[in-house]
Amino acid sequence: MPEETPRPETTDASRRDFLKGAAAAAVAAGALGFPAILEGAAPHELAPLPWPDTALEPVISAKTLSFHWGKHHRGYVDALNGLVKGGPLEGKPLADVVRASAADTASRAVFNNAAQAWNHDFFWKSLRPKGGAAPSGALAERIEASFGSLEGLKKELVAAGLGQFGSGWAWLVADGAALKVVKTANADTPLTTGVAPLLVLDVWEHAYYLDWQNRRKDYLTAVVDAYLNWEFAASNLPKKA
Ligand code: MN3
Repeated sequence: MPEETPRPETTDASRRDFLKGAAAAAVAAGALGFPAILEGAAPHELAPLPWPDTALEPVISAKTLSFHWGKHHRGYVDALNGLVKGGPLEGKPLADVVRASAADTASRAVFNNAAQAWNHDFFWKSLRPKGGAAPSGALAERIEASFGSLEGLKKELVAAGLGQFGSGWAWLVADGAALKVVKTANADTPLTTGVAPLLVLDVWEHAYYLDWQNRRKDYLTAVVDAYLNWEFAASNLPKKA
């Protein structure tokens, strides 16, 4: 076998032509007054992870991510698309689906899958490879005011994650001017409670069991120590508190 197999020149070009054709067909359909299927009712999509799947090793392995993102998260997105198809929530932004279904006990399956899809999107963004910047500016000031120090906040996050019996989430939220640590069970999310989520930790067993088995505290401590994305937290701070 030659060392380098040249890529067939036609592959990318034909894909481009196909995409151009599909886009043209969509425009044509719109112009003809067909329902804008490609716009209005676009299914929810599984966003790619914001870093390579080995970026958080050894704390969160590529193997864990292959299941957690590739199977669990994808499963919530796929289930949600099936559940909302043809109904009034089809094509609505994910956060709107979470809020709309939260109040309606008949929509529990929609809420569970929508909230899990939203929570996981938020979780991946809450993480970043080791070595990033510590909290600064307004976020650092508010952490100090609410928890005494960054160490104080980290301790509360670990305690909340450890204290969540069974499956759930541990969150840093902004409640007015104050920052708080809260925990939620199963798919529940502070998105529906009027506070602003800043960061989240997944404490479902599927988040850590392959890497840490039953040692939830060690998983939480390792993540909280060095893998939290404080820039993402700062970007979620409400402008006026
Ligand atoms: Mn999870």
